[in-house]
Amino acid sequence: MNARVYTIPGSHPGEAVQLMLRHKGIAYKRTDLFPAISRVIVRGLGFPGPTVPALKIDGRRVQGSREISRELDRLQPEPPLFPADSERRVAVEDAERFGEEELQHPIRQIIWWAFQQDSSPLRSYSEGARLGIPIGLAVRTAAPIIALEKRINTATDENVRADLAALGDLLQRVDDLIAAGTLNGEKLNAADFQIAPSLRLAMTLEDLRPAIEARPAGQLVERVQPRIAGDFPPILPAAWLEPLRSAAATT
Ligand SMILES: N[C@@H](CCC(=O)N[C@@H](CS)C(=O)NCC(=O)O)C(=O)O
Repeated sequence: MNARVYTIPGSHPGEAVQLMLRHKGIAYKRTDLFPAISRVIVRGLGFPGPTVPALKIDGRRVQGSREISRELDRLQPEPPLFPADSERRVAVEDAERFGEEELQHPIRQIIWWAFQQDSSPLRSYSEGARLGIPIGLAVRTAAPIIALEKRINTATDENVRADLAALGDLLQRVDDLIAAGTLNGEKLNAADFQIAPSLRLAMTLEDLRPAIEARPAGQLVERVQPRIAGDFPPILPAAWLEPLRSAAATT
């Protein structure tokens, strides 16, 4: 198969799609795009929407991590991304939807908010990226892109504070899905590959790592995606982290 993934360095759904391709044993090439500029390029490549991940596979264009998981199972059924049993399949589809619709975006908002405060950690997130220009130059010229991403993702103080207040519940939902056997079971599935990269990206923030690594959700990440590029030293206001820390203390 001839496969190419279009992504942005650090993109969690971009990582999800690459985990799925590796699970299937499908060799692929990767094109790293600049955030924001990616929107124009992806459309220019003939994809219907502006976001990554986008996949060209054997001449077909598929966009969106959930669309891609289904298309991969259609093109190459083994090993599957969704269980054959219909009840279990519905549970995995629901968990995958939760990962994409509820978990992805708050993490995106938190990280772009953090870059707005301090862009110097960008270099660590760009490790291994092939952007076509030296990483140092990309990092030095990132300010307008960060400002644009803050706008695109509405990564405002108010939203990020609310995201952090809600994060404890989202982590609990992941733990519950693990306890129910929907996630982190004997065979990994599309929902594992969807959810682990969001949590892994959150764990690149030193502020958030302790609240995740010690719980079942952290074990899922350790198994599915032991490492990604990026490290963000403490940046989030202590008052915003308080709900997460009190939730962790009571579990
Ligand atoms: N929910 C979509 C991801 C859509 C999305 O927001 N992708 C981001 C990267 S994580 C993007 O393309 N952003 C465009 C930009 O950063 O300008 C999926 O799972 O495929």
